[in-house]
Amino acid sequence: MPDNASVSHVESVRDAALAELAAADTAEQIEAWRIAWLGRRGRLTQVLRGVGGLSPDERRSVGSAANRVKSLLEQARAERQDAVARAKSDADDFTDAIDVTLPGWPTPVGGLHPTTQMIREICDAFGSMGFDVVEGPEVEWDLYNFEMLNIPKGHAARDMWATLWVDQPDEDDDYPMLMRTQTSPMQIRTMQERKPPIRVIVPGKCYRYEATDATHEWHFYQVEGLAVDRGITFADLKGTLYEFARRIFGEERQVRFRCDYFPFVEPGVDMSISNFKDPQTGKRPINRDEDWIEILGAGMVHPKVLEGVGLDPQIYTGFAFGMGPERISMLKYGIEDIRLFYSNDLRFLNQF
Ligand code: FA5
Repeated sequence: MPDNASVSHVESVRDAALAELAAADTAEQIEAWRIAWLGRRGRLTQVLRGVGGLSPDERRSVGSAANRVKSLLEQARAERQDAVARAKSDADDFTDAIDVTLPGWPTPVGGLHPTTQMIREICDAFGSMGFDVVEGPEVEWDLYNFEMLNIPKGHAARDMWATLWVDQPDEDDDYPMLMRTQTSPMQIRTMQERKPPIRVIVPGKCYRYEATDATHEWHFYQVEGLAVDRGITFADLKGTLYEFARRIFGEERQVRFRCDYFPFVEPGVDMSISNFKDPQTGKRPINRDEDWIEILGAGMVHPKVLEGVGLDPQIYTGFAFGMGPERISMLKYGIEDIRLFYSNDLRFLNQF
């Protein structure tokens, strides 16, 4: 029996063919492999052709072995073809996805909101005058927002702050919850937690149940200030606020104090910044027919408020103020409508 007509020869043909197929990496190489092993003059085809000349026993064993190897090689070829095609398509996707000749996409870089920038500027100004920054809750108890600020239930001054209630206030509910209408409740929380000398500022969000207009939002920020110690006078309040206005607006802008009423201070004032027409251009910083724009309320902490937190008003005095950072930005940058701040219009926001 010629050697190439044995079962072991068929097996060695199979092993050699499979090894060569594994090394074929392209469709062309696989086709060349098919011709070399399974084509008309292919090596396995030669073996199958030789089967006819064998003895009946050998024909059966070698013939069936060669046919098994033929179907095995055909299946192996199909699988290899699939694998090579898949690898090529993945590689094509990858090269299609990355066109290295295109310019890159600019990564959009966010910026700080104008209110955040102003709050930071205000905090820096007071920080350099020795004030600490503290923060408190936006959902507040009536106790802190009104009661301990000398505004008991039924007090007419409650109408100064149109309130968004979280709980419906009723007879049995001693201290209902609300969205704080001002940052002043933090005066109480701070005096309960710290002992004089106290010097803090409190930036934070406030809410009011109000119709909006060019200078009023229903949600806005305030920065509260509180200083309590022995011997603090109204002159300290004025000096601190003048210095603050000078740092934010520069020397040339004028500041006006007027008497005002807030139940938790005595005396109380409000402070406005000049909005005069420029004699040369005829323009105002904010295009409103007003010479002064109010930015804050302030005053000397009321003795009743000090007593409420256990401080003796014969020993300690203090001043407090609450300002609107949006109004300050409006005056500084000539923004005419406060509603621009929270309408999320990038044409406005990108200018800061
Ligand atoms: C108060 O809220 C007092 N808590 C301020 C205060 C603190 C007085 C400490 C005395 C001592 P008023 O409601 O005036 O006061 O608000 C203070 C500032 O917040 C205003 O001057 C204004 O700058 C800003 N503000 C008030 N209401 C609005 C509003 N609806 N939209 C935008 N800013 C506002």
